[in-house]
Amino acid sequence: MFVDQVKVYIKAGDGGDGLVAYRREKYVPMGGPAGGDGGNGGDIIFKVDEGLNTLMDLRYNRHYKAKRGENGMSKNQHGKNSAPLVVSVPPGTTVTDSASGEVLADLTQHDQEAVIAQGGRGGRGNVRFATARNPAPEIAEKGEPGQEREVNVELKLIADVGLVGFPSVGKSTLLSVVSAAKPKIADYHFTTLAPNLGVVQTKDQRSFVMADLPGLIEGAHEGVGLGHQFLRHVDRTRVIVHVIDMAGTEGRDPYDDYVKINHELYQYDDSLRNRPQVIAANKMDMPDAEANLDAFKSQLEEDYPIFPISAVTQTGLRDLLFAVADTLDTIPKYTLELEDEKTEEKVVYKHEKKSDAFKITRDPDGAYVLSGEKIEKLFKMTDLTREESAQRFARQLRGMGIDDALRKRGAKDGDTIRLLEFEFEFID
Ligand SMILES: Nc1nc2c(ncn2[C@@H]2O[C@H](COP(=O)(O)OP(=O)(O)OP(=O)(O)O)[C@@H](O)[C@H]2O)c(=O)[nH]1
Ligand SMILES: [Mg+2]
Repeated sequence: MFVDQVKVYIKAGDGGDGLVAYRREKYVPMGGPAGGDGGNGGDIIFKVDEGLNTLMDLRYNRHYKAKRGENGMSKNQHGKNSAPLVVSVPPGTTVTDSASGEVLADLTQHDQEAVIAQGGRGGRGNVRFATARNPAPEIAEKGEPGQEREVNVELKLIADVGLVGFPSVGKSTLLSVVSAAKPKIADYHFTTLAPNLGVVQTKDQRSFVMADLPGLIEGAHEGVGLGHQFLRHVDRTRVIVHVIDMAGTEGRDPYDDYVKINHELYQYDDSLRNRPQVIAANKMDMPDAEANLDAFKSQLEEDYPIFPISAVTQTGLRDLLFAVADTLDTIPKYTLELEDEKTEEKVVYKHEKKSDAFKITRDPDGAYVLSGEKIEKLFKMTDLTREESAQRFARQLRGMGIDDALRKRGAKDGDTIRLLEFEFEFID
């Protein structure tokens, strides 16, 4: 089965905790601070492996967690950073944050990589908090939590050539006779439910990847039929091979078919007008095909090359494939559509928008509730069991303007303040 869309949960490693420790030396009863920093947690990296062509591996493993950093150690030794967790994906993979819809990466070339979730920074050990006034502080940070998110991983086929046409015109049959692919073939509509890929080799040893796409019908661009979700694959093919049932075996007019399919393509994406097209006039082994082809040629306005073929009797294929390979030789490897996308490099990785540092709400019992990414992170990195750490945390809250904001909201001495699972009293 061809897999092209998977949702996975990823969690980068948390940073290791910083340590509170002191030097112990002969004749020095209480030495200076010696607690090292925690190591950084592992990132989660998506990396292109051009040997892959499906997202099958991700389907079987929906959870990815990178290791946390090592805790800081005594004698001011840093904990080890954790290695990133590398997830291999095929070229043509895009990664989107499920919650925000933001595109995190668009990976197209071999070995290209992008950090999809950032590991947490290691917490600082007490060495780093020493000052002239406080030479032996009892403060260490806990590790920063690693980023976690759910992402949509989507594979757009990077096929050089896409076979496009009405159902049952012989797209799968054609792919099956020009490549080693074994798509299902039958005389009912929508036999092909997912794209099939095949590597085609021409008689003069050129090769390209051909995709057999599900049949399109009128209204496909608005979601009618099955073709719609695969129209986007057409977007990334460099050449369109438009397959037409020239025998009109189902009673439709071949030229009419041609016009309707192109209309669907251009409604979906107008720039497809500029995509090179080669017409494969199929089923030429049938009685009326010759006459229909003459009529078709006289109506055709565009100067796309036409190749009369029969997929079933395997005639005319050599010239068709030569023409496709010749056309491919004239266009760069990655599609035009890709080139005029926003970036020169194909990786997009934006850091999240800065959210508000904190928010104050009220619980039904009257307590003030603090929330927000920054304040919660600060909280998680604070070891509240240590008096000095707790005092530092209180100073940080003040520095962020939280005390003032609480006062403005009406908080009085002794009121309850809640932050995640923690409660404390407001002291004015
Ligand atoms: N006579 C004749 N029949 C053909 C030819 N090519 C395909 N067919 C027949 O047409 C029918 C449909 O072929 P498929 O290859 O499954 O068509 P498709 O375009 O992939 O159809 P969907 O996957 O449903 O969109 C089958 O019964 C084929 O045997 C041909 O060149 N000549
Ligand atoms: Mg098919």
